Amino acid sequence: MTAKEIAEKFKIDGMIREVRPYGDGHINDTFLVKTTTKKYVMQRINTFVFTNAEVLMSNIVNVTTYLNNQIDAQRGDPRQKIQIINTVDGKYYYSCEEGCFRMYTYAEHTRSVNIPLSNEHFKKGAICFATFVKYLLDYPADTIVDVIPDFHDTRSRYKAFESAVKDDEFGRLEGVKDLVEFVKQREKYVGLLVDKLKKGQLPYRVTHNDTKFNNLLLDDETYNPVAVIDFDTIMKGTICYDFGDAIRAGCNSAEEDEADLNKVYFDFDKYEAFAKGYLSTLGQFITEEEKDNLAFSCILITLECGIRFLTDYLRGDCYFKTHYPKQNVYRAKTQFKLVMDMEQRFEEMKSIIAQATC
Ligand code: ADP
Ligand code: GN1
Ligand code: MG
Repeated sequence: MTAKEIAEKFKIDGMIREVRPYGDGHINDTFLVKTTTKKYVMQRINTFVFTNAEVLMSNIVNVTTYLNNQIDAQRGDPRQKIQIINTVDGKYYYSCEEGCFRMYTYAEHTRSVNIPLSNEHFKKGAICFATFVKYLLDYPADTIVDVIPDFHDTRSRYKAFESAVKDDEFGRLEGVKDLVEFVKQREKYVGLLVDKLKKGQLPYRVTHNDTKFNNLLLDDETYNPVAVIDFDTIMKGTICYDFGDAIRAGCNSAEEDEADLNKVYFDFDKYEAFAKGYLSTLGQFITEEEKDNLAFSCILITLECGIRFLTDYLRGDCYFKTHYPKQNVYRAKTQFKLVMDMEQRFEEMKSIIAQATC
């Protein structure tokens, strides 16, 4: 079936004029569908990553229905309300030989970028991500199925890394020994957040879990963040995951796979801007323990992401999309450079959080 024929399986308005690849995600294949009257976003769900499309889509339907009611109640920008378009048979996704597809409404006059344009820009992004969590504060977290179990359990990620190193099934270990050593030296970090969650010292909340900057839609003209997207990983977790992941992505001075590490550094001013925006929105709703762990979560989630890229490289690049050989190695290296920068400025990072007004 062609992409156009697949798009016709959904309840869309107008006649399809164009279906073309869109966006820059590492997981799903995204298409922009233009009809004579409207635009839509169609995605082929990555079923290697999300093995149960039924459960994945039920999570998303339930959470977005609740979220969209909150957005209405708070009179948010209507573009925040991303809706799922059912198939003509009334299902949330369409399954065929070519894969498993879903359709969303297209948020008009939006775009996304990988790196925030300024400190102020990132601060606005922080408010958007924090508002997302705020809207979901009363959502029953236990009703959401863990579509990727232990997604941010860094200890599990470390174990998966150790076993990839041990197996070295593609003979790639020799070329990345220094990176493996870098990770091993930081084993002491890996249980620190997850243990606090399991002991009840950090509360579980409904979190997004994939808060990189290009998971925000920006207004086409002003570039103001208007909506949070990419709902696949909404699960119960700690806000430290969202905070840490946003900093990992947004405070990188360069692209995630930048080969020249001299261009890669941790942008401390952006960190400060994000922390202020995030805490101004969510600070009054969170515990002291959560606040105390925000700065560390940036180091941990950046390390975790680097571990995931490196593990994927050792396992033959089957999880993250890659566009050239060793892209996952370059990605891992940028993450580790950021970890080193953050380690050096950890005390300052903590005092920004302590001083931020909620
Ligand atoms: P992935 O899981 O692969 O990262 P995303 O859901 O983040 O996929 O979508 C990839 C890109 O497609 C986004 O960065 C954004 O540019 C665009 N996009 C996704 N959903 C929408 C939408 N509803 N409206 C407009 N653009 C969208
Ligand atoms: C993936 O889907 P995307 O591109 O927004 C990944 C995140 C990583 C990120 C690294 C489901 O995010 O966890 O942090 O790449 N998503 C999934 O860029 O694994
Ligand atoms: Mg995405």
